[in-house]
Amino acid sequence: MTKTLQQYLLENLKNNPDRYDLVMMMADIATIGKLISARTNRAGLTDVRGLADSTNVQDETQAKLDIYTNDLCKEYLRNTALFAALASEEENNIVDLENPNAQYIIAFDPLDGSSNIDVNVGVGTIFSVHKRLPDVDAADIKQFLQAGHDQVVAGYLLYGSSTMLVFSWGDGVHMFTLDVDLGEFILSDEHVKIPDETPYYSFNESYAPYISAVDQARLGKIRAVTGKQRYIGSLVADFHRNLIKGGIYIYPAYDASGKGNFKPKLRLNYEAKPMAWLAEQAGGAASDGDNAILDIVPSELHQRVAVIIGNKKLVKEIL
Ligand code: FDP
Repeated sequence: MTKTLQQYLLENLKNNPDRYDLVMMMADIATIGKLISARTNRAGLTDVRGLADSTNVQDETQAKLDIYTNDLCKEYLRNTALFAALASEEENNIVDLENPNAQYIIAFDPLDGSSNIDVNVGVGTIFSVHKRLPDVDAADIKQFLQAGHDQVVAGYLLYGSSTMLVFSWGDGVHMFTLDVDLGEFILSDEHVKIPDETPYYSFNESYAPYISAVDQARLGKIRAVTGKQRYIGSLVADFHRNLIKGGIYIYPAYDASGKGNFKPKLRLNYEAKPMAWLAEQAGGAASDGDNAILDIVPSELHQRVAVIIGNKKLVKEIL
């Protein structure tokens, strides 16, 4: 029988009264998803495609929709009063939301894969929620230097052929699909597990010559075990595909200059940590090549990290 997100959350609340804040926050995140989905679906009709005249803290050119979605998330999350502070891939610094009684902090990537917007390929919003550390200022960087294991909720919204909300609050991974006619997210799947079979790998093959010898060896093994490459170039879409179809995603450190100064691209707080949480909750694994992603204690807000994520057996095997 059809179950809406609202029914799912209220049912959950009945069985876990201590989840009140988390239930409210999931309802708010779902609303953010509906707002962004409405805008991305109309990207070709409104003047929101293309690049803005700005760069973010990582020196990456921002798309107009990066700015729109970041502002929307910021204002909406401020108004929910559930979050003391936020960190965003598109913000230089932590934003104090001036909610002194709030118990949580949130890190997010408002529009992951935004370079794909102009060509109508799936993009996403990724979020990671931690408990606010007591006795530390809301906007103190320590709030955002917590290891992934300490997340209380993490997930993503995928704006693809349909809009999906995928999240975990520590009891498995649950998926909801937006019914645009009803304006409601409907439960599609509970306790999703990454398949045992791994037919696919996701890697930007154009970087193959520029990764370390160790990663070349890992890649060779991945290619041999999986066989088929599928790379969308949008982390949320690639991860989601592997979660459903079975596979592994790898984004190693690389150096296109050939000088061996290998650097990773994906962000620990906004991308790797939440995806690693989902992977583990779905029976998978995530590593930076040396450590489980969830064990890494960030040392910087916008820290980047190499990522190997997906089927647990294969991740273990190639390490
Ligand atoms: P984007 O730059 O379009 O925002 O980390 C961001 C990300 O996209 C991921 O979503 C995507 O998987 C990756 O970068 C793609 O990077 P490459 O183009 O280097 O493969």
